[in-house]
Amino acid sequence: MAHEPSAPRRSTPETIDAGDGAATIGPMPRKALITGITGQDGSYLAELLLQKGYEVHGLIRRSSSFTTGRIDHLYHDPHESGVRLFLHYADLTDPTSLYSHLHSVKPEEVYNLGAQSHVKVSFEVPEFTADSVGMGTLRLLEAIRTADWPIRFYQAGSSEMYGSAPPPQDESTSFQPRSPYAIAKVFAHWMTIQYRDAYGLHASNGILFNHESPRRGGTFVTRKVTRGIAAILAGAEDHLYMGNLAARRDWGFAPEYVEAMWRMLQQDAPDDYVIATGEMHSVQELIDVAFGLVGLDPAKHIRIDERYFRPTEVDELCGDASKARDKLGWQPRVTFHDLVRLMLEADLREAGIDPASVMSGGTAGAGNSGPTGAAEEPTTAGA
Ligand code: NAP
Ligand code: F7E
Repeated sequence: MAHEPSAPRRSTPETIDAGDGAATIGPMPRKALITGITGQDGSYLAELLLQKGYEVHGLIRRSSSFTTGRIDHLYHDPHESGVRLFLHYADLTDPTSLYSHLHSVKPEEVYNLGAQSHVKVSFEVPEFTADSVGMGTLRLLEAIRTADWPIRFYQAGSSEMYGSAPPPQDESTSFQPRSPYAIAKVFAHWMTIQYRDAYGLHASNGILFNHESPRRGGTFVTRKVTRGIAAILAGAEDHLYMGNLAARRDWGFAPEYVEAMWRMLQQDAPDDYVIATGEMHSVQELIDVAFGLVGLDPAKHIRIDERYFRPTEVDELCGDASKARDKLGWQPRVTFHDLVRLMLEADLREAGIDPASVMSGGTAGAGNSGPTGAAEEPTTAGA
């Protein structure tokens, strides 16, 4: 396919799909297929797998505007040698697209990260959420079942599945989901186990607690707060409209969590793992820490808006990741305070503010935060 000279930084199928460099130089690289590659986790996972020498194939949805901002930095002109990132149009609601790309790519590892992943939005689009999250996983598993080569499968499960089950939650805690999103994830979780047990697939569930980064979507609470502060300091906003500040979550750093996904698929036997920090903080604490870092008084800027409350809330999530530590050798390193600081720094920079000029206690050095891809205005987005 032809390269698009007018959009050289955009990694669309037209601009990437032509190369096969790495497959022709030296030993064949391992191939991975990722659904949801344009999302927060998909972008970090693609980065990790490329660093490890994989050939990475991502499935992306057709959209009227570009959605590849988080992976543009991984883009290489297909006319260069050694291209190892390929994108293909597909959709988890379209079984034929999943089947045909699986069979043409023939990956050794499949990571199912694609989802309508916003809990509040799932109350507004329950059927699409169930279709993409629940049925989408089943469609992918069915496609994998027809493959005549070995495939290892990762399912992006969620702590939301625990719902109202009290913390700490681990692999033996029973699911009590509280949203269409969580119920669809429970379906996908059990379907993954079903295909493992019934057909011997190497299929693993990660049960990941909230994980964030400068690439987090702008309507999730951490990013909404850090972007909101940057907007206030830039003079673009005065107030940030929030929902339930009492909810408590276990927040970790996304790049560390995609490493855990990869480790699960390197195990001889498939299994299910909780990935979490084991620390829980309220949304109010998140706000206090973030505003405190720039010396702002949250009481002057935070407003409560009922529209950000969910019809049913998950009050407390805190994971026990002992099994992942013991079997995968996985442990989180970035603390809650580091996470808030590095996200805030990235959003300040994006707003054209030097973090050192407004933050107390030095900067964390957000490192390779990459593009963020967030679009919504924190004060106006309906989530
Ligand atoms: P995200 O940023 O919302 O990304 C979701 C990805 O799924 C995007 O690439 C999106 O494509 C794609 N997608 C949405 N609907 C699709 C469909 N019908 N067909 C194909 N692709 C579709 O989510 P994330 O934070 O990276 O999370 C990755 C996965 O982990 C998700 O399954 C999420 O539910 C799960 N999870 C996340 C967390 C967390 O804290 N981040 C915790 C537990 C589990 P577009 O770019 O085109 O929208
Ligand atoms: O909300 C409360 C809100 O939208 C966290 C997804 O990645 O993690 C994520 O789901 C908490 C909730 O994430 C606002 O009510 C208060 O209690 O950032 P969130 P989430 O719902 O926990 C799980 C593990 C996933 O699997 C999901 O895919 O914060 N909250 N005020 C607010 N939340 C939002 N979004 N906006 C507010 O104004």
